[in-house]
Amino acid sequence: MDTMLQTCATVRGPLRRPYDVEAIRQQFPVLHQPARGRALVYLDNAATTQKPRAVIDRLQCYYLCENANIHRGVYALSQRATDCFENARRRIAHYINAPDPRQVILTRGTTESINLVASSLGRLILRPGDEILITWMEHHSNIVPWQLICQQTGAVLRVAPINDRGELPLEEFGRLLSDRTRIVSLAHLSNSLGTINPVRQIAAMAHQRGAVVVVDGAQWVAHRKTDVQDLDVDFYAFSGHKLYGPTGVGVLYGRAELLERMPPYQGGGDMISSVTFEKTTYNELPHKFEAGTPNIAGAIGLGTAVDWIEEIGLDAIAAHEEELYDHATQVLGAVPGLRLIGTAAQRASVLSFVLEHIHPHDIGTVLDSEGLAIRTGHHCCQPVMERFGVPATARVSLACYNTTAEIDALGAALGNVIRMFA
Ligand code: 7TS
Repeated sequence: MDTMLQTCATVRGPLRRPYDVEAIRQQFPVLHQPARGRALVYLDNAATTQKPRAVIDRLQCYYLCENANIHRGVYALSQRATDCFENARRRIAHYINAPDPRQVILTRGTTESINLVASSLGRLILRPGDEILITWMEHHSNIVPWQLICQQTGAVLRVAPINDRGELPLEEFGRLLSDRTRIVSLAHLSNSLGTINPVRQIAAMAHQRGAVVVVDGAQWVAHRKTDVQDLDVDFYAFSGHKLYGPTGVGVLYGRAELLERMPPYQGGGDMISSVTFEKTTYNELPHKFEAGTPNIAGAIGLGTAVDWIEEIGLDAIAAHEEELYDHATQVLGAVPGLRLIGTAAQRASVLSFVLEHIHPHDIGTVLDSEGLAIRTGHHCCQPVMERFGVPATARVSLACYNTTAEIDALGAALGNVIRMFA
C-alpha cells in the first residue's frame, strides 16, 4: 500500500523544455500501437484527445487507494477523496483564471454545461419575445439547448451569419444585438472551421446591451490560454476529454452573482441544504449545481490533465501547433482539387476540407486503411455544411503530440486517394 501511495504522489509528467515532441509522444501509450498494420497517425483531436500516462495513472491510483464517496463520509478515506476532488476543482479554476473555485461547476462535459445554463438561466430571465443570439458556426450542443428553452419560454433564437471564410462579421453581429437580446452564446474556436472568434470584443458588445455572454470553449482550452476574467464572459463551458483528461467530466465556469440567483438544474443528493416534504433549501455554490455522485475519478483526472499541460506550458504547445498548422496548410494547399472550408484570418487547430468529386467518407476510409485517423461528416454542425454547400467535410485536428512527419504522411495519403479515385 505504501508503494501505491507513493506512486499516487508522483504521477505528474516530467518537465520538458525546450519543446520535445518525441518525449511528449512517449507519454501517450495509445499512440504507440499499429493501426491497419501501420503506425497510427491520430488527427482527430477535436473529437477527443489521447491521454498522457500521468492522467491514466492518476485514475488508476484513485481507484486503487482513494475511492470513496465525497462530501459525506466522516472517515479518512472519504475525506481524502473529497480533498482530491476539491483540489482538482482548485487546479481547474487556476487553469482558466477563475476568481474562485466555487464558480467552477463540475459537469459531464460541454454539452451538459450549456444545457445547465440554458435551462437554469433561461428559466430565470427569459420572457416571451426575448432573444438569444448564437452564430451560424455553432456545434449542435450550442444550438439545440437554446431551441429547447425558447420552446419553453417563448423566447426567440437569432443566428448571426458568417462570411465565406467562416468568420463572424462584427457589424452584422452588432446589428442583431437588440434591447431584447438577453443571452449571447458562441464558440471560442469552431470545431468545423477552425475559426477563432474575438470573444472579448463580442462580450463587450453584448454587455453594452445588457446581455449575458456564454462561451463554448470545448475546442479552445487545450490550445491557447484561457482567462475568463480577462475575456469578461459570464459563462464558459468545456469538456475534460478534449483537454487530455477523462471522458464524462467537464466544466461550467459562471459569474458568481448569476450562479447565486439561478435555480438548480437537477435535484438530488448533495445539492440540498435541507429537505422536508414542504420545503427544500439548496446548498451553496458550486454544490447547488452538482446533484448526485459526480464523476469523482474523472474530475481528479482532469485536475492532473491541467497540471500536465501547465508543466509543458500552453504557450509552448500553441507555438508547436501553430508551426504544424502552417505546415498542414501548405501540405493541403498542394493537393490538387482540395478546397479548405474555413479560411478565417484567425484560426487554429482544425483544418476542414473537401476534394473535388470525392466524398469525404471515401477520403476517411482510404486514410484509415493507411493508419490515419481523421474525422469525416458534418461534425455536429449541419448549418455550417449547409452554409458552405457541402454534405460533409474531411477534418484534420491537431494536438500537442502531432508531428510534421504525420502531416507529410497525410499529404502522401491524400495523393493516394486522388490516384485511387481518378
Ligand atoms: N462544442 C464544440 C465546439 C465541440 O466541438 C463539441 C464536441 C461540443 C461542444 C460537445 O462536446 P461534448 O464533450 O459535450 O460532446 N465536438 C466534437 C467534434 O468536433 N467531433 O466530435 C465531437
